[in-house]
Amino acid sequence: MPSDLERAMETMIVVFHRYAGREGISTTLSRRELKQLMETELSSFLKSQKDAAAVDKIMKDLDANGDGEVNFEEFVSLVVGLSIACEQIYQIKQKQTLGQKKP
Ligand SMILES: [Ca+2]
Repeated sequence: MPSDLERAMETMIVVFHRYAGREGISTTLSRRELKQLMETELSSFLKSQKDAAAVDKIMKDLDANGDGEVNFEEFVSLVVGLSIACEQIYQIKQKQTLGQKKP
């Protein structure tokens, strides 16, 4: 039985390849594949990606090696960045909850 964290890692790999295999190079996400992935898998996190300029900006930020595609390593940096932002919100919420519990 894989642990929660192992399952999370496997899910990242599976989701990446579900979109990366749609067109062109099967080991990377094209701009369109990245857009499809974000619209489907990150719809509640990234509402602003609906506008094309936002997708271009995210694509440019992620494309560390400048080949116009997003590989798994570059994709992981998006997931990590979003996870860090979410964890910060989680911490704020926790502090608020603890604050409310004080007499
Ligand atoms: Ca790249």
